[in-house]
Amino acid sequence: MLRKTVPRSGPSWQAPWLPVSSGIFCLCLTFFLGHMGLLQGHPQCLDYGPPFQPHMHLEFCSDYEAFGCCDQSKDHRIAARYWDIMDCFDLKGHEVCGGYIKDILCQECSPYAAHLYDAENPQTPLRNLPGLCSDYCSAFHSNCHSAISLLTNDRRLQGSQGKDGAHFCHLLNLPDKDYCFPNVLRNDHLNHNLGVMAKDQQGCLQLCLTEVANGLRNPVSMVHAGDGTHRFFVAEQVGVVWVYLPDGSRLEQPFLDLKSIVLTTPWIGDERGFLGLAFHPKFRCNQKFYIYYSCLGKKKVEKIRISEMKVSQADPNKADPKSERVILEIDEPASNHNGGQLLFGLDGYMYIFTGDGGQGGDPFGKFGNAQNKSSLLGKVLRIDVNGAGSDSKRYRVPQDNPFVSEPGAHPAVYAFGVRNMWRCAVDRGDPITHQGRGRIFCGDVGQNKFEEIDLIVKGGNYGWRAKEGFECYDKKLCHNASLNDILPIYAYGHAVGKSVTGGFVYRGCESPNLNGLYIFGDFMSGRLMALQEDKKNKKWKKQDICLGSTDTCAFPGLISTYSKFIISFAEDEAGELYFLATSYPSAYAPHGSIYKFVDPSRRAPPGKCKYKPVPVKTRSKRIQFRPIAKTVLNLLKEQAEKAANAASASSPDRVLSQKGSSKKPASRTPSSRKMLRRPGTKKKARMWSPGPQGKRKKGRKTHRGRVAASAQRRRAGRSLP
Ligand SMILES: [Ca+2]
Ligand SMILES: [Ca+2]
Repeated sequence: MLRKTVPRSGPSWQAPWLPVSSGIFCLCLTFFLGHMGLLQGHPQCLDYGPPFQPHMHLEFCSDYEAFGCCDQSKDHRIAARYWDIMDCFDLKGHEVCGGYIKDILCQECSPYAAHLYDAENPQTPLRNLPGLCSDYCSAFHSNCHSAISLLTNDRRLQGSQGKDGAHFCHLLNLPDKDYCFPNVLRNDHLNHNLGVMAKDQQGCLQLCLTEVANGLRNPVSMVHAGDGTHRFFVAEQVGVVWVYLPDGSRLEQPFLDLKSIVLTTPWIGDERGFLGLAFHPKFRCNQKFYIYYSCLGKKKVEKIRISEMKVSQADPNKADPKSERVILEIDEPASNHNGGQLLFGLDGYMYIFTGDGGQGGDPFGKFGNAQNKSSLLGKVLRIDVNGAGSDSKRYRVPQDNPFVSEPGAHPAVYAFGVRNMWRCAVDRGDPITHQGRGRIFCGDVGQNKFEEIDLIVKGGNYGWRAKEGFECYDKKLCHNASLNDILPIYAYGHAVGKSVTGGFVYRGCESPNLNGLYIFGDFMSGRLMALQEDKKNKKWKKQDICLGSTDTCAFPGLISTYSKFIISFAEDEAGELYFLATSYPSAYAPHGSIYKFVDPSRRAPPGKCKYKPVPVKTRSKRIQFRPIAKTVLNLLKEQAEKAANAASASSPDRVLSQKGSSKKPASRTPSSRKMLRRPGTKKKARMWSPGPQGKRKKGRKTHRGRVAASAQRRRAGRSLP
């Protein structure tokens, strides 16, 4: 009849948040956090993940159906346990004690479950009953003390069964009265905004990150192949593309290495290099992908080249180096503003985002390149890569391109008036309503004053160089009645940032609060921002995104710091959102990392976001991921250890007890490797990998001379892109 009460362990509780089933692990975390007094104000489940909205109706613990820590199967288990216990009661017992027993058992479903079962003091046994407020506890004890031995196998609690309630209730007391049951339900502060994204006092959205990759040289793009393998392909500006597997490891051999053709330099802010990568929408069938890079043509003319390539028949994780088919080349009149985005729209056509050519103020020709529809610079181009044109072109122009019949206009132009769109993305649409599906969002980098986010429409004139953001840049062109331009959905001034990096609309599964938020950033200031559409007036409202609260991000594997220079955003095959950043933005510097966004306020219900990657044969060695960023929990642990050491140093009397309390859990903490697993990882840990540095050594050597020389030549960094 007596069952083991296991509120904090057991494989059935195994959430992705805690890949290792470990009561000790929990104990240690609780100790460190409890020690720091940081557990408060932080909804958290017993598996240390954020609470969630159950996928299905909870029949038993229905108080926690809207938001909490139980899914339907957990609810069923609790109900079964309840009925087992109630078997021991007669009718009157049912009447008097049924409610108490249900309440107590259901606390595992509370969004504050981690606090209710708190084990702050490692000297005492783990709580296996929730913290009860004294009035409630006394009432329970006086009416139903015979139930105690049925609810717990804790000897001390069982021992207090027959005694007066004071001892029992003392054992179940929580230091913070707001958090005991049932006060925790009544506290407005704890219950309003439950499950809603946390904000700081300035209204800044509180998100956290996991580190996914590091050691990359200016990672400019991360894309997936849409083939069900859930691999992601990360391109470095120098021209090397790496394959990452769903277990977090990286293949030692690159997917593609075009270092010898790609034109770039180590100058900070050099905008030339390997800039874009996109897989064919039918990649699964045709193995084709597309690349966008800077190179030198005849007579050393700088140009951008867009090519098609195929994957090697011998190895699905390698490009066939002989397969390159050049689709388009455009001469670049200056080294900056080279665009670089490639993507496929829902229409199956390839969209190419070029820059205005460079220098400042779009000086080329009568009125610049961007407003000149005969030039391919400063444009969004749309082409059909699935056929050759009639005029020896390596692509076909879709018949419904907007300017096909306009004399003098290049037929590939889809939209114009673009300065240097840096990162564009297609919205997958709301997972249920599909609202927003197919929209293309871009960040267009500004000249002197404004950075903007645009929604790309067919035939649209995005204003440059007549306008920068909402304001006139070239007054004469700006006041031309035929300008008919499309304004940005959002623009910000240079006090906020000086080079926008376009992002993605979040449509993933793991962080449901983020659905519909367009998340982007600024390369120069390192700011992360989000836009949300007001569906009534179609206006976009900006919210800042903040990281860095150790309180909010105190979950296993989460970090709250990142490298400042935000180069690009990315979406994995499942729709989760990432960004690519570096601490030193030189194309040769191996200081780039990839981070994944995590909402600490609410996760998806367990089991909802599972997917099974299509297995892919690998020939190359797998290099395990080794994180370099410190997790929030590790930082807290260090602080706690410091505080404990300081305390033992200052108080000789306490040395013994401190030793007992601080060292014991520390020595029992699982290796930091285990702790550092990111929440999204289903099974295998992401472990140490030298990152691409290992391969890089050789390349760096050969480049060293060039690097030093060019660095000297051009110390002055330019603001990029
Ligand atoms: Ca250029
Ligand atoms: Ca514009």
